[in-house]
Amino acid sequence: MRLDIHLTEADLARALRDDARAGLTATPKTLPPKWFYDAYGSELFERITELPEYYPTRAERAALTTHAAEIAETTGAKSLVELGSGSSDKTRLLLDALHRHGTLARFVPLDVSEPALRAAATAIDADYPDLDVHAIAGDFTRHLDEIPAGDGRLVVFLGGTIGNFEPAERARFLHDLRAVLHPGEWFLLGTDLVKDEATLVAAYDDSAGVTAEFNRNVLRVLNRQLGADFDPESFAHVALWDAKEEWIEMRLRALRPMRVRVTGLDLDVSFAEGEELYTEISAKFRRDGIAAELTTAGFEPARWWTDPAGRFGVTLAQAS
Ligand code: SAH
Ligand code: AVI
Repeated sequence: MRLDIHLTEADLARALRDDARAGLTATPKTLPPKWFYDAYGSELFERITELPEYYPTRAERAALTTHAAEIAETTGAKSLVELGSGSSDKTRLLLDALHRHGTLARFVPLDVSEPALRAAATAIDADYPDLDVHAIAGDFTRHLDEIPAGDGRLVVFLGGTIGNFEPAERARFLHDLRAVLHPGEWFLLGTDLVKDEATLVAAYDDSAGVTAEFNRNVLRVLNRQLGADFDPESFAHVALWDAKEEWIEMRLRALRPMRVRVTGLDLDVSFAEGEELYTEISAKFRRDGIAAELTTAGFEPARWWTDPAGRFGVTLAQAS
């Protein structure tokens, strides 16, 4: 197994400092969601995927279980590249199908969370002895150029993580991904779909409080990495459905007035009681919108599947 590290501790520290300074001095205050995923944050995300309210992972798994063989036959992929791979758990359905199909030689997981990446890549390397596992610790908004060259690649972006981009970032990401692919190569995209508000809000505000813990984890990351003194328990977890934008918004609401010292930035940040720090959007999609965005970016949507209940969509597109 090979592990390329394109994000050293120093790179991560610099990027976190830049994002935290920009976000904590903005109005409203914001932090990008990629900072949720230290080792504990990745573990919390895995716990989220098992919650009764969090249907996306189960729904996407159902769609992939039914259609993995067709994906393998249609693409005949030699390399499977996974962006934001996390535990790569559902990905095993695709690895198995491509392996059975007889074309697959290489697996390239890419994730910003090195602990999660290392654990997943090591396990897959052990379980698929004839697969060349080439893991990349990197940022999918910066390191797509580091994906090993070749043809016959299938890039997968699962879990609905594309919904965590703002629309303009999403367009840029799709454009950048298209630019590193050759015509004829494949892209498999998982997207959570618009549905009733109660189901959506429950998925992001579970009764066991795991999503609240995940949301507050970004404050713990700032405390540890930037010497900040946030009191995470003094922030309430907020999950709202924005019906106009068709996205879930996660925020952290200050329960009292606070002054937070961020030593690593030499910055004091004040929160009024009730003030909200915006931590994540999770956009929900419709079939036509996804197809249009892919087409604009230079992909040709070829197949569309959902789970039986129509909660989560999977699009197979080809670089045109
Ligand atoms: N694909 C998995 C995990 C989804 S969780 C699934 O479907 O269950 C989102 C994953 O994206 C996490 O593993 C997180 O570490 C990773 N991630 C978030 N922002 C990233 C970025 N900018 N670059 C690379 N990986 C990122
Ligand atoms: C990774 N991503 C698709 C998750 C989502 O559903 O937007 C992250 C998450 N946030 C809260 N719960 C899960």
